[in-house]
Amino acid sequence: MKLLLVVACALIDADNRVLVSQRPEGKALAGLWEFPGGKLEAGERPEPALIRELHEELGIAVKEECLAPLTFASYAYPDFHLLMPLYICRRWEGTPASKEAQALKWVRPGKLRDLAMPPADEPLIPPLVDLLGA
Ligand code: 9L3
Ligand code: MG
Repeated sequence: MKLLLVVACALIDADNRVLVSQRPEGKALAGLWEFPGGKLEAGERPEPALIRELHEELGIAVKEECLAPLTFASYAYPDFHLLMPLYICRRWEGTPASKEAQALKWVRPGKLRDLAMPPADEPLIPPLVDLLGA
């Protein structure tokens, strides 16, 4: 089965809230709330891929030293297996803004389980609650 490597990030603000992004209409899993991120390009390392995705999707600049790996998700879709490390980031330049017509919101970690998220993202919630509190 095809293996798809995707990187995702929990951006954490000064109140310990986390940014989630709603997948736009027309994309797979439209309407679900996810941690921002995306696929690695050929030959790309995970951290530069995540920095590129965060810039493309949110218009922010993140330094590699500000990304810390927290955990990773593994989920088997019918046609591919998704492997997705989750990084955390507390420092960036700029203000996250919607660059791809996606809705954004900041939520308390304990409220993440109330959102409809892709199945790969759901197991990432408990480690975030452990780290940040509810
Ligand atoms: N995906 C799941 N959760 C996430 C992200 C960023 C991505 N937090 C899944 C959705 C797609 C695949 O990874 O099946 C590729 O993502 P995209 O390139 O369509 O954003
Ligand atoms: Mg994406």
